[in-house]
Amino acid sequence: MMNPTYDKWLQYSEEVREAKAKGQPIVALESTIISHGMPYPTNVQTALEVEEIVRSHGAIPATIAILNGKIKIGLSDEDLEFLGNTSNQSNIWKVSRRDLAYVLSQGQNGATTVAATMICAELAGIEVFVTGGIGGVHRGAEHTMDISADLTELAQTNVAVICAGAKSILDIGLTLEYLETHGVPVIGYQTDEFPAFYSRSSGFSANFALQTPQELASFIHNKWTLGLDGGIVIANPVPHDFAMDSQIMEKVIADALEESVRQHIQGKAVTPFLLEKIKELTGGQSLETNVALVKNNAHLGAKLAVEMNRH
Ligand code: PSU
Ligand code: MN
Repeated sequence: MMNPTYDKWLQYSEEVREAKAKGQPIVALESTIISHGMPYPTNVQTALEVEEIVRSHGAIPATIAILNGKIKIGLSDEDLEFLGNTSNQSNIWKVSRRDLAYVLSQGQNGATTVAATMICAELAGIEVFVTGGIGGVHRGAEHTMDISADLTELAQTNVAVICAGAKSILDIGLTLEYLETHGVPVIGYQTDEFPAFYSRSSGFSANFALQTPQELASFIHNKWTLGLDGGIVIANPVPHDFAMDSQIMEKVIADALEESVRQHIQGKAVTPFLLEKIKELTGGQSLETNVALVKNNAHLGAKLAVEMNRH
């Protein structure tokens, strides 16, 4: 059953509506990565391929965005093109928890971050969400207070988030401390280490290592049936063939950060700026890695959604 309370805002695609009616596994996907995280046309191409990967495992993809003041759960190919095409970018808000009510009440368009996608997924009754990387505590946060709303969302919203860890544009140690304070479990999928997005190692441990989608589903089921509300971070390292050298990335990231300070980049512009800068500095290699890790996460997310359906 769809929750009638939210019908005013939620608009399901035909595919997702049917999947809900039949009780099929569904995987939520975010849209900030499309509008503000990757360049056109790689962004749209990747979004389409990720949806296909989810389908190939017997789950249904629900890419989430705000279009004309409605929360769309499941997007058409035209919607994806609209969100990805750079000529529309000035019309597309980057929507986190803070921005959601504004963009809805103004009838505008928005790409949802991890935080906002979690909110919308929970409203739509979707438990599994695949992304690339989560936001976190930025380096220098002791001065800037730049801490992503993704973290406070993970503290309260019941959605499992599959990512490739956190980029070292963030302070990974502080990000993990913040998650610990808020009781958010950080699972390493088939690894003891918390991965650093572009590379498989960060020098920090995950809280727990789990080996199979079955183990993940059982963990999540236990957490939520115990009444332990909040999200779960499932950190799935980038495939070996696409992993970048962490030493080289350290230098690239330091340069990108320096540039962001020089240009006084602030607030929600910080993450998109750094992603673009890193792409430039790596001659596009970071983008290739970004695409590969998102697809890798889609495989795992679909398998997890199928497994969650058995509980
Ligand atoms: N990391 C990426 N690509 C992205 C993002 C993070 O590698 O596109 C996006 C996600 O949508 C994430 C958001 O939720 O950036 C975090 O933004 P902020 O740091 O402003 O909270
Ligand atoms: Mn921020």
